[in-house]
Amino acid sequence: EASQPVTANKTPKTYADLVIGYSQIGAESRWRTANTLSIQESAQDLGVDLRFADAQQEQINQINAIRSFITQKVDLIGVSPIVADGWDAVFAEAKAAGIPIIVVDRTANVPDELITAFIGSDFVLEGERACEEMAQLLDQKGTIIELEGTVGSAPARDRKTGFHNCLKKYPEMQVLVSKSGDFTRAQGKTVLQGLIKQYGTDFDAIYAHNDDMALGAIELLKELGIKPGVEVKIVSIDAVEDAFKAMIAGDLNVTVECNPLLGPQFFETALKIVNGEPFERWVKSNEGIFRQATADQDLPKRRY
Ligand code: GZL
Repeated sequence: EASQPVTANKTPKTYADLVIGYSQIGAESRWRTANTLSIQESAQDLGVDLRFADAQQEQINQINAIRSFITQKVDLIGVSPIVADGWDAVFAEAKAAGIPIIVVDRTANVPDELITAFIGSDFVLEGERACEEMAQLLDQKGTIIELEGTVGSAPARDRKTGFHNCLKKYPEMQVLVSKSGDFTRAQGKTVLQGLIKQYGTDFDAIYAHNDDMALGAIELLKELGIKPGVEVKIVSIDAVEDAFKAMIAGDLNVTVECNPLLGPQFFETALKIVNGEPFERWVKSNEGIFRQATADQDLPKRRY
């Protein structure tokens, strides 16, 4: 547990006293929109004054939003960094202004002292889980096309690392080619189209770093008369609602959960930090794995 310097006999703030700046990446996927909802609904439920900025997928917009929060003298800043690099200067400005930063969902490559806490998943573990599921589906033998997330983002970097680390155990499974579809459905489809033009359709499986790209790939395979989930096995990550529908239809084989509902943990940690109380530096999401066999009974229980 870590804690901030205790503020001498100040009455602790309540949620209703909190003014929080939050820099969100954009709305590139169903995961992201569920994540945004969780942050906004939690703020509403708790009575927090949330200043929310949508960066429309541009890092510079996130940097400018953080600078604006510093000017507004908010109590704490939350940010989901679209890419891992390029944050040192602006995070140092927040620190110099005495405003703690909680990184949410994606991590940033900065010195530890610039980030007070991280709320989010273990993406390397998600990649390892995807690989183990793929090994089951392919009976440890076959060729795979990898659709990567946003270039330079922590989830794309770590989901690739986890998957490829695990692949070392399965010498007869190999990734033919990896290419970024930027976490979107549209680009998942377009990128796969280009790869099929280049390499043909003689591959056994697709590993997509998120469900949205997998759903774009499924659309294309169907247009080409190839049975997704049968002739080409597909494993993706997030476990959004449409992934369960695709598994029920037999188009997707497995989705590894990545929990976007981080609002409650974010604000709980923020209040502890502002009040100088002990808090966890990494609040790790608990996540499962969802397969075709149980998709129809799982779907009604899903919250995003
Ligand atoms: C993962 C998150 C990723 C999701 C994508 O925590 O950053 O970004 O997997 C989203 O769906 O676009």
